[in-house]
Amino acid sequence: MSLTLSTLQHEVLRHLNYTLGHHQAELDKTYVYRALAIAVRDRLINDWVDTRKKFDATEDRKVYYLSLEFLIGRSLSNAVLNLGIDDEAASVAHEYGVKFEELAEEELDAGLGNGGLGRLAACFLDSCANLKLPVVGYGIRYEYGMFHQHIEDGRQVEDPDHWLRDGNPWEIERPENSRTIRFYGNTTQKISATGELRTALTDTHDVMAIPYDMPIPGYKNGTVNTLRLWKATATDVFDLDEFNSGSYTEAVASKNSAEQITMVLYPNDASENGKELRLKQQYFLVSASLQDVLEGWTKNHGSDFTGFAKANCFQLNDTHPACAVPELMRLLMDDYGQSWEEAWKITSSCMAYTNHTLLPEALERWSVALYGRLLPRLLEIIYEINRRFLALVAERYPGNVELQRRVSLVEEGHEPQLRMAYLSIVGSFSVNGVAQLHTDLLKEGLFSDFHALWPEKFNNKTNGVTPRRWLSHCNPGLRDLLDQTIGDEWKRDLSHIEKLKPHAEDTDFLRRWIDVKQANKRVLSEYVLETTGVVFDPAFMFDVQVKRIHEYKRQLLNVLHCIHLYNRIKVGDTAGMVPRCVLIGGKAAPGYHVAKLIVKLIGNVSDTINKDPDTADWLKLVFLPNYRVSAMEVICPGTDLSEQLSTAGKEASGTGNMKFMMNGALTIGTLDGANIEIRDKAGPENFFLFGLDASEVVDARKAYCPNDIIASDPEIAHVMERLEGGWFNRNEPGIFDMLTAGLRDPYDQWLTIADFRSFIDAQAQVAAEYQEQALWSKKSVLNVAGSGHFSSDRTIGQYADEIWKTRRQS
Ligand code: 26Q
Repeated sequence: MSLTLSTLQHEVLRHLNYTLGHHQAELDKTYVYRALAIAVRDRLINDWVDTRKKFDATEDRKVYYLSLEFLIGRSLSNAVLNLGIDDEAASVAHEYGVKFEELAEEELDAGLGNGGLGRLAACFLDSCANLKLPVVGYGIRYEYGMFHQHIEDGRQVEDPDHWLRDGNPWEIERPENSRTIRFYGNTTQKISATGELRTALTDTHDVMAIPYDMPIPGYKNGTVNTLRLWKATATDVFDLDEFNSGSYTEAVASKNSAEQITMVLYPNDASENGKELRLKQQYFLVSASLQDVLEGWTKNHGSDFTGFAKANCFQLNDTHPACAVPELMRLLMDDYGQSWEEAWKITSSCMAYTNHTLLPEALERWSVALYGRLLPRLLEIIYEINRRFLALVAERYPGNVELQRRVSLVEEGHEPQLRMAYLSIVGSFSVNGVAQLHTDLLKEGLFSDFHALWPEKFNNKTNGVTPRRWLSHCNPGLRDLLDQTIGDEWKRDLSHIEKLKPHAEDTDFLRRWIDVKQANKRVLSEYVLETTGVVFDPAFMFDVQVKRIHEYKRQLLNVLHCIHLYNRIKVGDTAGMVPRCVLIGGKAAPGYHVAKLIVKLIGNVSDTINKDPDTADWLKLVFLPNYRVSAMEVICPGTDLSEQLSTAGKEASGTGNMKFMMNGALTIGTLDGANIEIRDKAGPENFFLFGLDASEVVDARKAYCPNDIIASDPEIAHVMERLEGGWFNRNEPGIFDMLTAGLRDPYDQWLTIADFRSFIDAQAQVAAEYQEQALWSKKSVLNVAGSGHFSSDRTIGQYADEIWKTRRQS
């Protein structure tokens, strides 16, 4: 027995007996998981302390990634993999009579995010640690993460996600670093001791922010970075007035209202827009984090801020933390005595903003009235930023009042609104999109006025995903085959994966490649059976679309295609068809009725298809409930075909598309977001393209007649007849009318019918090529070989070099 093995075993037993007080003879997997997790976490502590010391000492620029979401998922396997103690962990599990994977599955996902934006933040932290960059993540420790989804009568039902119920072995509370956050109150002007006019806030409602640190280990490199998550609690100072008037209990109970701030993650939901609690969350995160950084700075530099912007950088993950711009101004001026000019120079040279959306309706706005009530000093500062900005615009474009109205940070109207994206652009030295097309469209469209003013601010950083979690961990079969074929450097640097290319011609290699995919398909089909009761035959093609449910992502187009296949099967027209298992999964925002109706439609169509004996040899369809990070770890390795169907010009990037590519799926997709770059890297012959491109979409809207398209294409007409004739909702008349009416609407934003014929034809091409196993697997290899560009290490390398100007630590 090796030394490491014996100590790990010993530590697990000690934690089981003494940390957790568990002495039962019979195996309780949850307890063993927790003891193992604590033992593994202990192994990270020394490197964590050392990394922190280096961080404090470095002269290189430090970066703070501010995000309302970090969608971490599980941590145990990731830590074990990055520490390189997989064999030891497996042996310890074996001692307890279980597989390591079974213990790992005991861990609840840390679901502190909605989807792409939150998962991107988690992949970025992993890459920063892999690249030894001095980066800290700042976020919120939500008591309840993303809701759990279950299906009742085909409809989504939300359950709360109390992920902290059994404790969280991956966090360390640091009460000594708590901060006070001040809400509401009044602003007053005072003359300071040195004779300057200073603004002060009085009569505020104060809340305490307590940090919880989570370790972010690099891959076998001794670096352990930090994710610092803030929890809200009441200050210990009780409201004396309330106390004296005999309301002792009420005063103590007010703790409750403070703790509400970090109670729950907001699901991305239009119906939740403008909620005061959401704005409190944003300011709470931003103020606590900025105070944290400023205190660290003044410890070493006193109130000399001359070098601050060169030494610190804040990356804003969308506009959610946009109040960092006025809050840093406030802290520098009101708390540290800087002038407006000094404070503005610092702020606007250390803030950088990443945009994640092309939907104008998704740009964040706040009512001026609400903002001014909750954050009165910040509103004053935003008004002053705007006054100076509009003066600059007037100077550059004299007399252009229309332009001033367009770019103003304040949208005038019945209820004036603050435009947070514009505030972020004005307050930042860098503005980036997340795929090349997205960045180009931002420059030409949403932000064109700002691009004309400051072209140098705009840049692209195409998203990526971490190959440690999204290949090495989730696909051990493929990992081993890669290690044997091209060595294992790809885990540190995915550009090495291109060495696979020549092997795409090697028939022995292709045989092994196919075996790996088949094994992964068996694992996925077991998962589908367990969660839905539906049998997926691994001999069928596995055709998958998993992502948030949204009209622009066009899950409807996928369902329409399934109905088309069903129609063909029913009339015996199966020539050229390939047997398919279609899997659709994703959460709908709780207040997004159309999205929820799409979930219901998928369920109804799948019931009809799966019950019908005629389809048994050709088609299965399931809606997979509660899609989440740990589900994707099983799904992407077993997928043959990745569905990326968004209306061109709407999906900023997509990142699921990259995970599928890395795991050897071929993509059927539009020219949207990162699909364009995926197609370039895979080679156009290894990608199934369909539909209008972004500029054709703009033109098509001008004269869009879905009814004409339906009437002139018998197969499309037949699909619509099935739907409108109530074939899938015999006992629920009319429930899908809203969806069918949307498809026929000349103003349908998503142009689903416009792309339907092209989609059917591309899917027929998919079927034809899937039948040639050698050809398909060659294409699969070439996709993986071309996926090096989509490592988040590449993305983060570009952030570090081109935006942050920071360096790897030795
Ligand atoms: C809005 C209002 C109130 C509460 C929450 C929100 C909210 C929350 C989350 C708004 C948006 C989000 C998340 C957006 C998101 O995930 N965008 C995706 O970001 C990915 C990473 O860049 C891209 O790949 C996707 O294209 C983009 O859709």
